[in-house]
Amino acid sequence: MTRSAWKAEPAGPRSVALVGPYGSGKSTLFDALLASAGAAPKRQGTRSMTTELRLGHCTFMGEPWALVDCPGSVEFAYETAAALAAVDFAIVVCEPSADRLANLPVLLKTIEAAGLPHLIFINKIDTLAGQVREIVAALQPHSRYPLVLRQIPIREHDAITGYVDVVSERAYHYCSEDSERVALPNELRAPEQEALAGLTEVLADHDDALLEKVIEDIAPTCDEIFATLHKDQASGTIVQVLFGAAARGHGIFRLWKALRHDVPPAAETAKRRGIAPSDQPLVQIFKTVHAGQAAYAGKLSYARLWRGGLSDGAQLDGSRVGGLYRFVNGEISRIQSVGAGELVAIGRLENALTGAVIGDTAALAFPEPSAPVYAFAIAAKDRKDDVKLSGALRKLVEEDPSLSVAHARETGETLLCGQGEIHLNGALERLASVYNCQIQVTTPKVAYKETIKHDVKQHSRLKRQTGGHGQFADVVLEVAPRARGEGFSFIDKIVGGAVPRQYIPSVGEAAEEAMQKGPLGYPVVDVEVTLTDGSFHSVDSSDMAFRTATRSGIAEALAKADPVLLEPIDHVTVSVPNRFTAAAQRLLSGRRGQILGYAEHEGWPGWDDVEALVPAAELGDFILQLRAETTGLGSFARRFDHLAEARGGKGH
Ligand SMILES: Nc1nc2c(ncn2[C@@H]2O[C@H](COP(=O)(O)OP(=O)(O)OP(=O)(O)O)[C@@H](O)[C@H]2O)c(=O)[nH]1
Ligand SMILES: [Mg+2]
Repeated sequence: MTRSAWKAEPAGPRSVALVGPYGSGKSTLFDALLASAGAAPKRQGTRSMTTELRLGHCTFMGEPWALVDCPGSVEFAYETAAALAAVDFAIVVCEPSADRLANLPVLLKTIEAAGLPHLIFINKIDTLAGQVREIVAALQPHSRYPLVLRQIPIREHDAITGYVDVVSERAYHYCSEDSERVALPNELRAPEQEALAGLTEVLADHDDALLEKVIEDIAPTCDEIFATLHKDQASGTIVQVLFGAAARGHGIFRLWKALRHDVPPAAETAKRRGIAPSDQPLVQIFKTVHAGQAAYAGKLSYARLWRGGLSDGAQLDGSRVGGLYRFVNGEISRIQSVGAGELVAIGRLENALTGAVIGDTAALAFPEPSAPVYAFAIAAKDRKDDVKLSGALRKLVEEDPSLSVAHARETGETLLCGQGEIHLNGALERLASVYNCQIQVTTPKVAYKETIKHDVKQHSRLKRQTGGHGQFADVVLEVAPRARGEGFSFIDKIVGGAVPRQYIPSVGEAAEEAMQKGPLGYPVVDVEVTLTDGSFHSVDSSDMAFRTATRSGIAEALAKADPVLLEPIDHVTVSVPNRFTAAAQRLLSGRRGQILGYAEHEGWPGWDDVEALVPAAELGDFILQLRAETTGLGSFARRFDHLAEARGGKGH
């Protein structure tokens, strides 16, 4: 049987992102796909955890491709989300073990929400312990669309030595050149027929002509199945499952063929994203790199050219294109022009940020980085480097919007905020190696406050006689607690000019200033100060004298008024798959949290949101424990809720 020629013309440029749980072999597969297309990197580096997306260009069977290798760790999820917003298709790479799906369910939800066609590649098939269809069954509940297994394994002595392609009914043996065709083993005829019937049934759900044949028990032709499969896969209503072993180069050619057939043309993706056709170039930046490439210095913007063509030196909304680049054989290579649908790196677009759309006023959806869940307090080791550090931080955040820098007004600290320990350590490492900034890192301080429990009446008198002109002020102040959240207030109850009018505002200001640091060392809140009486001297009294008298009076009064520490309590929403809901509640309670309740996470069946009030002091490293206890899936959001009297716990 032969395939019909629905792709007679070579297709234009198409792009594919490799996504999936950490360590599932995406980078290995990326390299294997490029190698299979004759575009292997010239220099093979050692492979470690991927922390930012990588772009690779190649040609397979005369058609141009861009592949994007994405990080698997949730701490770098923004890179993955950005890549998914730029490509035509996704390969979801996973391991042949139901225990190692990690964030795969979340990824599938993201991909489905974006309407991005995708397939699943079960990698490391050489390590499969059970049955491939058991893996597919474990994956199915996480996919909105039916998963269809395209291949069944050939086993010899417990090892998988090849596969049968279910549609073409051809058998292949893995070999050093990927695979070679062999005769279909007799014992696999029955399982193959069963798999084909299953696949046909799924396809028939979307295709009336096929359904009719299934009902009438007529076997559809191979071409009919291919055509329906292609249509459903390209529209994303079914998800093919293939398998192989990237590290051994097994199943790579088969995967390439699936991509060649089933990845929609770039123009279709543009249409799906609502981009009006025109010759006017429309570019969207999906990654920004500063000085990142060994062979390139300066700013590089990775972009998808949604439509139109682009030449080096052209004007793009007032910015000049300062170089166009592809990544071939692992190296950056300059080109003169690119066509619609390509992924390309553009040099020197100084004003363009990640996510920016250039060439049209229409906004084009782009992922927002998740709110930070972890932070370091940072400072330049040498004060001289402060300016250098702030410039470097600006570039770092431009490169990675899931990183942010905040100035904590209350503690005076500069906070580097991000998605976890590895994420932030990576940023520090980059500050040191790329920007030559030596950083001192500390745990962020908690913004404690204090208040008082009792009223105190305080008489404060300043009387100095040094030579001629002296200083005199005399005030009677009442200091009293206010309800939580009411803040500071000053009341003037002077009658009969005991303190002259012109000095009273100064008394109020000085009282407020005195609240900046209380007897416990923290800002004082929710206190009322009343000026009830006083006296003055017609020559020696001054603004300054009244301020000084007030400040020392307040300091004394606060110390006597039973000061107490207040700690910030945050409102926390923890999101977890519901099998971890009880664990999340336990973790929160263990951190002095008061559980408010839980409910299903909106739009995410099987996930819960647990809400609680938790002291901020307990949240610094909460994400580390939450991820450890939820196989990396749990996340949380927090916002300040209120101040509460500290009763034991950390930090005091
Ligand atoms: N047995 C086996 N191991 C593989 C295969 N493919 C990759 N590996 C191994 O799996 C480990 C992780 O591979 P990577 O390619 O770095 O995985 P990744 O998905 O890119 O990892 P992150 O980028 O950190 O998410 C490495 O030790 C690889 O050698 C395979 O087909 N079979
Ligand atoms: Mg990787």
